[in-house]
Formats: sequence, structure tokens, C-alpha cells
Amino acid sequence: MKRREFIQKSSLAVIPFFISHPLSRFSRKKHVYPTIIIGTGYGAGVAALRLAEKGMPVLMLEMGHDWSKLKTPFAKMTRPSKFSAWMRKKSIAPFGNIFRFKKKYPGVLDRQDYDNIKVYVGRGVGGGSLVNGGMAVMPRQEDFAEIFPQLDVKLFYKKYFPLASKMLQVNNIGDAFYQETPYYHFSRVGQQQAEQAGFKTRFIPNVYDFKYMEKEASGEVPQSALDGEVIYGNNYGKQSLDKTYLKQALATGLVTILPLHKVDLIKEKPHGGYELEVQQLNAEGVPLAQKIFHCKNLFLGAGSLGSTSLLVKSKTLSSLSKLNDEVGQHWGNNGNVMTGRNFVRGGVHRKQSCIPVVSIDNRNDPTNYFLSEIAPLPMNLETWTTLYLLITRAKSDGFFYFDKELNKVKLSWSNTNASELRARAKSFVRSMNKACGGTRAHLLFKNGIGENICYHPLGGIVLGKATDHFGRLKGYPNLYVTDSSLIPGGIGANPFLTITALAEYCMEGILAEDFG
Ligand code: FAE
Repeated sequence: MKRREFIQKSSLAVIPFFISHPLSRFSRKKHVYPTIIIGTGYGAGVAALRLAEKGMPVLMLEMGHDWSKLKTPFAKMTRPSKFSAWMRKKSIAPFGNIFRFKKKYPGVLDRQDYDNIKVYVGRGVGGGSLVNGGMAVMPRQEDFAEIFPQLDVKLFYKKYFPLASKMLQVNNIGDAFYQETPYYHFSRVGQQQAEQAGFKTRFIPNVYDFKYMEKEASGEVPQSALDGEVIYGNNYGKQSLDKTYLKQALATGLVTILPLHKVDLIKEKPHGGYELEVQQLNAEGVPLAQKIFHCKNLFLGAGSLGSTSLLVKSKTLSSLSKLNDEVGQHWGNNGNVMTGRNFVRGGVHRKQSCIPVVSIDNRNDPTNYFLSEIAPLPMNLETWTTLYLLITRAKSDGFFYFDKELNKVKLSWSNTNASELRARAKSFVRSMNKACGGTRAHLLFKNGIGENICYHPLGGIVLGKATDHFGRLKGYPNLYVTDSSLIPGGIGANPFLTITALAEYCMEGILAEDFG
């Protein structure tokens, strides 16, 4: 293909050129783009849209599949398939992993196992939005102010949180539907018992389209949340990022997404800009090719684990050695601890919606601070069991380091954190059982508590510490972070609304100052 023809065919200002490379395993062709974003989750989606709106061509590199290209791939909680786990031969739900797969496959849910903690993340175009419960929760203003004292809190609540809610199409469940449908019997029982135990409850907004859900209930449309779909992906109803930010970004014609492209290393180029070593995978997750990408501007949106691991590895192994010592620090699990109760009076019903809509909110009690979702347990049978995911006061003393012997990035997370979380969950379940009967859910977790399960990894490249006030990496021009790595360990609420609002704030500042 001739150069002119190539540029015409590409919507990007791509200038391919060929030079020899010392590493023969890499393709000799270098792919050159003005701006590259790593990942396609919340932080990445915001960055892509806002850059493209300013007329800038953007390439996004995503290690997982583009699920929107496959027809209804996602499996139910009760029947996971190879699409449900990233490169595993067994299911990886927080409990009940009895399902085996014939072959490994780059599925939509990944679990990264570190010492003392197992961290769950979404894989594919849309990142965590593909597998999460959709709960779009604004943190309390006082918590946000304590965590980010340097930010204009009022402006966030007036501008960036409402903007994030609008863009993500956040909506609320209708009261009549909630009160009447058998699919939320589990939630009504959980709510009534929490109040009986003296706790306050509140409805929480969600990105799942509740109008669609009502049609699911009346049989007008294919079922998704009402038919056991959530952490292995939703085939319908969920307004994941591929239907919001990424859809709008692609509609500009300036954004290209390359799925099954995993970034392995970042290097600073001698005369400015960045070089990325990238592994292309085939549809089965097997390495297909090694590629080199060059760009002037690099945005990290690979999530707290992805972005931080890349920087820690690149700081040790490549030319990013000037990154400051804050990179890799202040990581936490948002105080996540799972627990449950067996033998719940009133039962929880066989039919359950997979989308949680009510939380128990005890954040006004500083000695027993928690926000807990009343989570579904969609087993398609009466289990007499309720499930809770608590968000407690988070420790942010986790840190990442490069283990030279193992040649990989590891996360250090203290066992003391786990014992504190255990104590918090025990006290909550004790209060509930004292008031309403039931036992700790030994059928779900060892000792009834999953203190090592994390759905909300946060931190590692914290705003104002590893970066400046807009997420620019100190010491490296045109290198930015816009994802969950910016939040130091916890936010006292489910995090994606805050991640999106922070990304909007950072992109506004970056575009005005660096791309003006
Ligand atoms: P994220 O959404 O994780 O996206 C990162 C993307 O980068 C992924 O697509 C990765 O595959 C990709 N990537 C990583 N490394 C590389 C690499 N080296 N090369 C190329 N691509 C790479 O990042 N939060 C809520 O607020 N409400 C909920 O209801 C909720 N429920 C959850 C339920 C589950 C089961 C899970 C796992 C999480 C849940 N979360 C929830 C957390 C939420 O999804 C998470 O905080 C955000 O997705 C994080 O957004 P980021 O933009 O940081």
C-alpha cells in the first residue's frame, strides 16, 4: 500500500515508517500515532471523547475483546462459560467455583491473585463497566473533601459529578416496580431487616436502564439482569461504556480502538514522546505478534492495577527511571469486605434481579463506618441467604513493587488489613442476626466472611502525589493518568462515578493548558 493511500484510508494522522529494531522478536514496523490511550475503562473513555471533541485523533489499546462485535456472548451467574474468565480453566466468582472450561480464553472477568488479596477487574472494550453492578454512587461531600483537600469540592458537586451522571446515563428504579416485583423481594427483605437492626437504608442510582428492566419483567424484551446476568457481563439493559462515552468517542470518527492489544512496557523516546512495547493476542488469547507503537501524548487508563503495574515495571526496566517514589504507593481496596447471612427469615425468593438498588448507610457513625449494598444472589433457587458487599474506611498502605526474581510486578497488602475487615463484617452480621435471626454465611465464605475479595482497586498513581493536580506524571511531559489509580485507596462509596468525575476534571485542565 502506498503512503498516500494509507493515510487516506486511515481516519488518523498515522505516519508509518520502517526502521530496524534491536529486538528481533518485534515487528520492524513502528506504528506512530499522535495520541495513544491505554485501556478502555472509565478514565480512558472520558479522555478519548474529550480529546476527539477537540479534533485530536486517538488510538486506544485494549488487552481484552471487543465484546460488542460478538452476539450475546455473556453468561449467567449460574452457568459461566469460557467467556466468563480471563485465561482460566475454572470459574472465578467470589464463591461457588465449581465450573470448569475446556480451554483458556480471554474472558470478560479477571481476578488478579496477590498475597492476602484477590482483585477483580473487567477485561474488554468498556473495562469494568462490562462486569460491574452499575451502582453510580456519589461519595459524601465530607469524605471527598477529606480525600482530596486540594480540589474545589463545591465545583465537583455542582459540575463534574452531575456531568458524569448525565454522560453515564444514570437513572433510578421506579418505586412502584421496586415495591411490587418478585425480583426485588430479596432487597425489600434486606432493607426491612437492616432497618429493624437500627441501620438506615437508601436507594442508589444505577446505569442499568430500569425502563428496559420493567419490560424484561413483563416479557416484552429478552431478559438480562432479571435472568442472572451481571459479573460475567450483561447482554442487554446495562449502559456500559461502549454505549455511552466510547460510542460518542467513536462517532467523532477520530477514535480507533484496537482490542486484544496488551501494552507490556513504556519507554521515553530520546527526543520526546513515548514508545510502547505491545503484545497482540489472537481471539483465544494466544500471543500473535509483538508490536511497537510511538506517540507524542500518552494517557494511562488501564485501571489501578494496569496503569500502576505498567509504570512500576517501566520505571525499573526502562527509561522511566525519573518517575518519583510516589508511583506505586497509596493503594487500597476501598475497604471492601463481603459477607452474608444464611437462614434469613422471610426468604429471598428464587427470582432475583442482578442489579442492586438499595444500600445500608452507616457512614454517619465514625466508630462503625460502612456503606453496604444489599447484593443479589441469583442462584435461581430459594437460598434463604443475603449477600452484602461492605465499603468501610479504607487503608491505603498497599504498594506495588517489581520483583526482579519473578520478573513481575507484585502488590504488597498487609494481613492486618484483612483482620480489621473481618472484625468489621463480624460486627455487622452480629447486629443483623441479633435483631432479625439468621447465621453468618458459612455456606458462602470461609468463616462467613470474604475479607480478601476486592471489587474496587484504587490508587497507585495518586493525584497530587505521583502526578500534579491534573494527573500529569511529574518529570515526564505529555504523560497522563485519568483512571482509578488517582484515588488514594478508598472513597467511601462505589467508585466509578468518582473516577469519571475526576477524569472529566483532569481532561478539562489538561486540554486547556497542554492542548490549548
Ligand atoms: P477499568 O474500568 O478497570 O478499565 C481498565 C481497562 O484497561 C480494562 O479494559 C483492561 O482490560 C485494560 N487494560 C489493563 N491493562 C492493560 C494493558 N497493559 N494493555 C492494554 N489494556 C489494558 O479502569 N464500581 C461502581 O462504582 N459500582 C459498581 O456497582 C461496581 N461493581 C463492580 C462489580 C465488579 C464485579 C467489579 C470487578 C468492579 C465493580 N466496580 C463497581 C468497580 C468499577 O468497575 C471500577 O472501579 C472501574 O471500572 C475502574 O475504572 P478504570 O477507568 O480505572
